[in-house]
Amino acid sequence: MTEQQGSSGKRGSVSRSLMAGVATGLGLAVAASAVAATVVYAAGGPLTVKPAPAKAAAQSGAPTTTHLYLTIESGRMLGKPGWPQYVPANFTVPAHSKVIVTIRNFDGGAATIPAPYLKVQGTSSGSEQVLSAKPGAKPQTVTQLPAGGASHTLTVGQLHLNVPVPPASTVTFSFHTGAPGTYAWQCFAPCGTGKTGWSGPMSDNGFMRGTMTVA
Ligand SMILES: [Cu+2]
Repeated sequence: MTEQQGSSGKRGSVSRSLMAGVATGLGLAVAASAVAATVVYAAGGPLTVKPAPAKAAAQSGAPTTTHLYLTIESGRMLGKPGWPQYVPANFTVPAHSKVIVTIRNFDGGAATIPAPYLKVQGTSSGSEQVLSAKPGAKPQTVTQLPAGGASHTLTVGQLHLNVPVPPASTVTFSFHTGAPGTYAWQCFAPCGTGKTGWSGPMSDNGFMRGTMTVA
């Protein structure tokens, strides 16, 4: 996953400082992935995660699992204060598959989130794993974040999937995809611009909202 950070020197330096703490949590997730997936990362474009070749899955007899990596970058990191962004914001995952999602949040700010969105919903285990970027932090499995404890959410309303993300942390969870389709996702933390925080990146596609394509 480090190669994803290589495109930006600024981003890379921040990620390296987080990597030490992040490694433990990711190790668990990667170990759970029976078959490696291919991540195609086009600069500036949508991310496509392809499942491992069917042959490999058949040989090992293990179910196909795909790993999707997302980052949340603060507006300041991107040179656009007030405009945090999911990178990528538009992505594709395979249908009828288990998808492990890792969200690395480089935004250290918290937002006041409507209570229902503090609850983890729709993940395989009903929980998420949180690893704080603080030195020495250990991964924790949680089903809910405390008030004021979230910075962003990844919410796919149509799939009843809601994952709150604490400030400066890595969140890992898995979910099962169904039939192919196009699903809008949105962050429900008022992390944007304007008096209410619901403008700017919250209303413009490609920042705190986007499309998950199941194909
Ligand atoms: Cu947000």
